[in-house]
Amino acid sequence: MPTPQEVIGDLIIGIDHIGLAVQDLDGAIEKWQNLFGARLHSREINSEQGIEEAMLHFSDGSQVQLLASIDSQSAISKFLTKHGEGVQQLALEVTSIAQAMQQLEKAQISSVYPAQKKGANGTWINFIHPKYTGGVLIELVEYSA
Ligand code: CMX
Repeated sequence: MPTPQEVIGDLIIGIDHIGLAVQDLDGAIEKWQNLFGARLHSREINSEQGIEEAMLHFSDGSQVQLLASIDSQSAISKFLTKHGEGVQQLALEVTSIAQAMQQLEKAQISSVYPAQKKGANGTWINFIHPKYTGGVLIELVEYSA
């Protein structure tokens, strides 16, 4: 079976962000600002995901996303209970989520959601389960025009 990289390699633009599960969003934002000089770019609630998230930027444009749960049934709540705080996802920007899902499906890799969902800053997102990727949850991100 081809690796996921071969399957959607033609659609990948690069790493969009790394997502960290945190207990206290305000405290985590302060920590990333004070320790590393990251700049708060945006902060929003995603009710569908049951989270509040903040995107922080570095001067080269790289991004760290802080993810806090606002719903005990959310993926972030489950992650925090099982793993504690830490890296929850690696997000890759793609040119087309719909096409990525099709190409993954052909390689018997089903996306976590049957259809793309709304992500931060007007993006569309879907996920590849860590069982396909060596234990890393991959988020696919498409910026809407
Ligand atoms: N990174 C690495 N491994 C993970 C993981 C993660 N984020 N989440 C779960 N796992 C592991 C578990 O530890 C477990 O491993 P073992 O079998 O070795 O114990 C295995 O995956 C369990 O799989 P599961 O039963 O499907 O696990 P969950 O119920 O925890 O669900 C997942 C996992 C990926 C389906 C769920 O987290 C999900 O739906 N994620 C997509 C949505 C999401 O992450 N939303 C938050 C971010 C939103 C945003 O970025 O905007």
